[in-house]
Amino acid sequence: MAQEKVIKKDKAKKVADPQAATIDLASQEMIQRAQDLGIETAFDRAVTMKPCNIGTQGTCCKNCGMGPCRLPLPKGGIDGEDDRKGICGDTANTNAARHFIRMIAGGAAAHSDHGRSVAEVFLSAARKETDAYKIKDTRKLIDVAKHLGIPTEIEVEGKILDRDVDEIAIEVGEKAMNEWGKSDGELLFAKRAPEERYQIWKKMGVVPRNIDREIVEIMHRTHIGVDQDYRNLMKQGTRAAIADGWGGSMLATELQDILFGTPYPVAAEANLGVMKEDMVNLVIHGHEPVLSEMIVAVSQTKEMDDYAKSKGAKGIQLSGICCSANEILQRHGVSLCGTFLQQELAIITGACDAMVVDIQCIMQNLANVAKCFHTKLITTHPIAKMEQDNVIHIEFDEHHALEDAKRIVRMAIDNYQNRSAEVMIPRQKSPIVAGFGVESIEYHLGGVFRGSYHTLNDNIINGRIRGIGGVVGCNNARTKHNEGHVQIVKELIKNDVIVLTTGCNAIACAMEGLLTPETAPVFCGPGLAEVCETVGIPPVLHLGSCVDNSRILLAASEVVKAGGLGKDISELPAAGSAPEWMSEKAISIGHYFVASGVYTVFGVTLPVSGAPVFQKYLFEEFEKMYGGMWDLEIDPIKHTRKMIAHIDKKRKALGIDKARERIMVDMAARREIEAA
Ligand code: BF8
Repeated sequence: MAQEKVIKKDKAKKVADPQAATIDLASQEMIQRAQDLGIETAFDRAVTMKPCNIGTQGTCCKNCGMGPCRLPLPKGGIDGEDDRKGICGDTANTNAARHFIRMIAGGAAAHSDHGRSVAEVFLSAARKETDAYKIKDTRKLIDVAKHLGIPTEIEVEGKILDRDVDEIAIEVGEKAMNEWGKSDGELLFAKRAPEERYQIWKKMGVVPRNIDREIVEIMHRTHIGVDQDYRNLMKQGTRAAIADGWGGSMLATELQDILFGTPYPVAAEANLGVMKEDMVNLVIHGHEPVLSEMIVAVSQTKEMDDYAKSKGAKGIQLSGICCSANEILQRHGVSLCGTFLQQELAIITGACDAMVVDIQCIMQNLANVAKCFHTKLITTHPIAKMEQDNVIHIEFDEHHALEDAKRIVRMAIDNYQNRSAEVMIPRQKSPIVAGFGVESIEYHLGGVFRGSYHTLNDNIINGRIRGIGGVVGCNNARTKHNEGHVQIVKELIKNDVIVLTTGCNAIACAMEGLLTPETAPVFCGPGLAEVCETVGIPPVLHLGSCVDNSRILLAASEVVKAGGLGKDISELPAAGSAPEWMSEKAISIGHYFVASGVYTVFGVTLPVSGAPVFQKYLFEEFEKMYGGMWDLEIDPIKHTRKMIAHIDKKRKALGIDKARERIMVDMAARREIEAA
């Protein structure tokens, strides 16, 4: 009997050690709770499922029925000529490059299809086909119209008059839609990059033609027997990545801002502790703000509040997971429930009355976890359904947006009384300030009267701010949740590097309490602390969701424009990082950072190590062509040191590496900077 017990115990499934799985106490508590209840989470699956060693190296081609052709690096490395070949004869370089650019295609497609959906809703709002959405930011509309080559003024009887806003909006919608599939010309926003950058793209032949075409062409080139030169494959990967960053993602951000409002700093809270036991908890998860905007609007109505109270709750508590969270945070101050890896944990609290999801980063296991509780799991997008039978599909349609949102909110309220399991909401939550962007950085660092990037540039030049770090990206269950994110960001700000953050890195920083101005004197070096305290901003600026990485590109372009720091993004003392990436979107983002001239370091892993020549091409040769290049560093401290070393290299090249006397720059000096 005793022996039988021992055998059973031995056979028990391995589970994650909560303390080893995450640095976040709230998540540790929920992982433990899940294990106590016998519910499996991604943290446990990461312990039991070993990653494929060959796939990790990026050298497994399964693009045809003769494969998968697996080309792992020999144990002792390559000695002499690398004669590894697949059945068609593809080299390890071709094999890895095909895989890498298919990842770019996947990421660019996800961002850009999101952008397309927004453009469709935008056009329908501009044409007044729906009452639910209205143009909110006409200033930005005019600005974007100019970048799309749309006239914003009109001459009437010799007088220049402003053009009708509704007319401009329709044209912006139509022109934007055209960016996905036009038959000639080039991506219009490519010219928003500094002139030098645009000329590099021109010279390299990578200015995108239209967004869809670049993605489709990747699928064609990586088909059996087409492109067999890793350099030529990467040329197309570069074109598609630019089409994402400066196209699909940028259009998504800009149109969302016009439609839903350009974000300005807002206060909120972050982590699972934002859920409330005595309120209806509706968790919004996914990426497109088209639906979540409506849910926010509906749940704030008196009608819904009264309805919630009629069911015994004190009201409705909205919170968000992943980038939908970032979208509704930056525009409405809705609190963050958690990162990608906390989605299952939100349900495990037993207090999640409904989780509504749209697209991207939604784990299918949510349905299995929801089954163990009363939680209604609602899918809403025609392209993202789940096979499990407890999932409810309410297809969202912008023409019935308010009714759909009402149905979802009511469903959450009705479910409040069905809570069965004991509710256990972790206490942890942190105050945050989010909602920064190109405009608000200008305003906060430039002041009310001379809103500009000059002050930021001055502070970079005088060394108070050593440089800029763009730290972004996912969580990855293969590495300790949030550890890399937090360590890298803390190390950067300690060294006076201001951090621009998006996506799940932003949520991780939020949970750690790094998104408040009060952080500055505690964690920053003296220079950055002084700047943050003077202007009242956090040292880590939350710029939004992953499509909002386009804000980082535009902010970098504004810094170049403001003068004194070179003529191109590649000259800036700046570096990019994705400490815990996992999605194809992150690869596309990483590559458009690189193609825009940014040194970009990824953590965890990069699927190129099986093809050393191809890896060298990305890590070294790219710098010669584009000024930006890839790198991989798993150790967070070494990762940060590499970023800072690059920043210092750029400071030296600009001649601003010597400590300068800290003087306020007067107008004459400013003119000099501008002329430089
Ligand atoms: O688009 S950071 S885990 S949520 S992919 Fe997903 Fe990665 Fe989070 Fe935002 Ni971006």
